[in-house]
Amino acid sequence: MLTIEQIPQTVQQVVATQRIIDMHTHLYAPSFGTPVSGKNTTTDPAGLLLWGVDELVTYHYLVAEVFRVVPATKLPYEQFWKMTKPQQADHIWQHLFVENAPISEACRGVLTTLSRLGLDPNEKSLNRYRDWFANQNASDYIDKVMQISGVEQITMTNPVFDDNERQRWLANPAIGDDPRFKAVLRIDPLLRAWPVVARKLTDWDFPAAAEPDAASIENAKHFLRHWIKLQKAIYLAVSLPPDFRYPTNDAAQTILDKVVLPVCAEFNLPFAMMIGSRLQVNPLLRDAGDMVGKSDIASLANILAAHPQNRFFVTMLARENQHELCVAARKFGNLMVFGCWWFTNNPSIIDEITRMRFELLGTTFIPQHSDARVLDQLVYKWTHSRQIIGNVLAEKFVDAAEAGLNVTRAMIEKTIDDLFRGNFKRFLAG
Ligand code: RAT
Ligand code: ZN
Repeated sequence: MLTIEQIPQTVQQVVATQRIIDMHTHLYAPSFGTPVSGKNTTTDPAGLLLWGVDELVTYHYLVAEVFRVVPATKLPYEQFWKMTKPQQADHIWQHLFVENAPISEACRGVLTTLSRLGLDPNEKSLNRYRDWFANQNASDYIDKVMQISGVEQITMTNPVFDDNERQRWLANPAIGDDPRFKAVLRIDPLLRAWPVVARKLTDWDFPAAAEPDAASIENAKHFLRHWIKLQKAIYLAVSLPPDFRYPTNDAAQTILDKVVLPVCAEFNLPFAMMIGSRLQVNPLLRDAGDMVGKSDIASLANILAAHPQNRFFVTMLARENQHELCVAARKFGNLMVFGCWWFTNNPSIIDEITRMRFELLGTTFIPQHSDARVLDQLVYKWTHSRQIIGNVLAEKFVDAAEAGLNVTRAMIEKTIDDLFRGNFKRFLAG
């Protein structure tokens, strides 16, 4: 049994070395290719595994931030997008890191990453870092980043309607075989743009009509089965807008009820819903142009109640939805709440959400995923999240000890393993 004084240090020690399954990233195995500068991406689509300092510094979270310092009235969006990636990175470094204090969470992330890789993050130019990264080999570097961040398994996001990625799977299904990476079949257009998808499915020999009739439903199910097998997907996923409602009696509901959820049940796979992203409120910012909005949890509850045979991973983007989401998880055992997504992946909000989840759900949730788009980001996303989750958990163990609980190291170890790995593995297994 630990004394109250020993608890915080024990929790921090265990959290610091805990192995992690990262359940949602946008990272890829090296078999998906890496971008090569100077190549014509119209004729030769860019590789998908992003890593290195130029990618780190041009992360879309930082693109949004640099346009606050150098607004589009001074540097038009088109001009920024015409620059090469290293030129964009130099521009961002100069304005966000050299001329201003880099204290936003996305800026701090770059500092933490460089420091933990053994580099001094105070350079005035990016050239030293570029030299260092040029000496790394992609596959060995993945091992190194996984080792530093303590991540033992990376979950990819594999959008089946993205032509670049789709072609790679079709050309060589073995690209999914790297044991460090697992695939997730991402299907947004299926629920967000059915008529367009129906035309694509028809082109790909799964005939479907603009109004989903019985034949379209069967063919769409075949399409999903085909891709689940090809990718060896471990779950299916979608991101939905704040105004998503259920029931609605539209094509999206038909596809959800009659295609997606039955196929998930057939393969015993959970369905992940990430709700609250209002896409492209400023399309000139490209990937950085999406916004958050409040979503409707009554609709989520309707889905959970209507489909007790399915399991759902759910995360929401609006801070205002977090409490209601926790309460929904108390009502429905087929809901696993996960992660502090995107605009909620900031220390103050992670702290608040994690505290709320422990208080309402005990240890039955998945506190975080990285959402890393650039391999190196695993280092900072997990360094920062481990710290906050560890602090909150230490407080909760101290509170329980003060209420009379005999807290042991084994109890702390089991709890932390559940949070960072076990809850995910068990929910996947069903
Ligand atoms: O966090 C992000 O990078 C977002 O742009 C999205 O990719 C989001 O995480 C998603 O998966 O839709
Ligand atoms: Zn994501």
